[in-house]
Amino acid sequence: MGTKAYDYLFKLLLIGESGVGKTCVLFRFSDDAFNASFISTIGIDFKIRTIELDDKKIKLQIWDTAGQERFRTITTAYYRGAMGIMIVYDITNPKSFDNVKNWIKNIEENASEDVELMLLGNKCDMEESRAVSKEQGEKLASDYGIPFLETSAKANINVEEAFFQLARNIKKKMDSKRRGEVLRLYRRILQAARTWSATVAEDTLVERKYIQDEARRLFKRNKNVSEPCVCVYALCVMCV
Ligand SMILES: Nc1nc2c(ncn2[C@@H]2O[C@H](COP(=O)(O)OP(=O)(O)OP(=O)(O)O)[C@@H](O)[C@H]2O)c(=O)[nH]1
Ligand SMILES: [Mg+2]
Repeated sequence: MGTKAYDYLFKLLLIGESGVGKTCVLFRFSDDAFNASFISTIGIDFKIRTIELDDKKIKLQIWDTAGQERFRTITTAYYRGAMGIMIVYDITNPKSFDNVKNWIKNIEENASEDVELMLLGNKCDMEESRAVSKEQGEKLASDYGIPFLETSAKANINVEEAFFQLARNIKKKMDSKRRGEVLRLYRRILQAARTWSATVAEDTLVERKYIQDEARRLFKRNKNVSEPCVCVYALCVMCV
C-alpha cells in the first residue's frame, strides 16, 4: 500500500461577525503568528495544517469566512461541506456575542446534521475592555450543548487547544460511525458464510464463487474501514 500523507481529512469552517478575529485565530494556528492590522477577509480563504491524534495524521483544511454581511451568500455555501464549525465572538464586543444565536440558526439551516460545533470567545487578552463574562460564554455554549473556550490569537491562548478539541470530537464521531459500518459488514459476511456452508454439501461452484465475489466486493469497498474485515475476507477466501 502507498504511504499516504494523512489518515483523515477534516474540513473545518470559521464563522462569526466581522472583526472578532477569525483570520487571526487561524493564522495563529497555521503559522504561529499574529497580525495587529485589520485586513477584513474578502469572501473566503483557507489554510492547511496536519496534526497528530492517537498516532493518526489528521489533515485539517480550515476555511476562513468573511464576517461582512455582503459575503453571506458565498460563505453560507461552504457550510454544507464542513465537518466542524468554530463560531467566534469577541469578548469585548457584546453585539458579536448576541449574534451567536443567529450564526447557530444559520448552521441549523445550512450545515450537515452531524457537524461538530465549538464556541470561541476570542481576544481574552483584552481583560480591561471585556464586555462578555466567561460565565456568559460558558452558559450559552452549554445551552446549545457545545464545547467552549476563551482564546487569544494575540497572546496565543487556547488556539491550539480549540482546534485539537474540535478535531478530536470529529474523529470520535467518525470512528464510532466506522465501527458501526464494520459491524454491519461483519454480519453480512457471516450471513453469507452461513448461506455458503448450508449449500457446500451440494458443492455448488456457483455458490462458492458467489461468496468469494461477495467477500471481495465488500472488502474492496471497505478496505479502509479496519482490520476485522481484512481477516473475515481472508477467512472467506481460504474457505473456498
Ligand atoms: N487584542 C487582540 N486583538 C485581536 C485578536 N484577534 C484578532 N485581533 C484583532 O482584531 C482585528 C480583526 O481581526 P481579524 O482576524 O481580521 O477579524 P475577522 O474575524 O477575520 O474579520 P472579517 O475577516 O472581516 O470577518 C485585527 O485588528 C486583529 O489584530 C486577539 O486575540 N487579541
Ligand atoms: Mg477575516
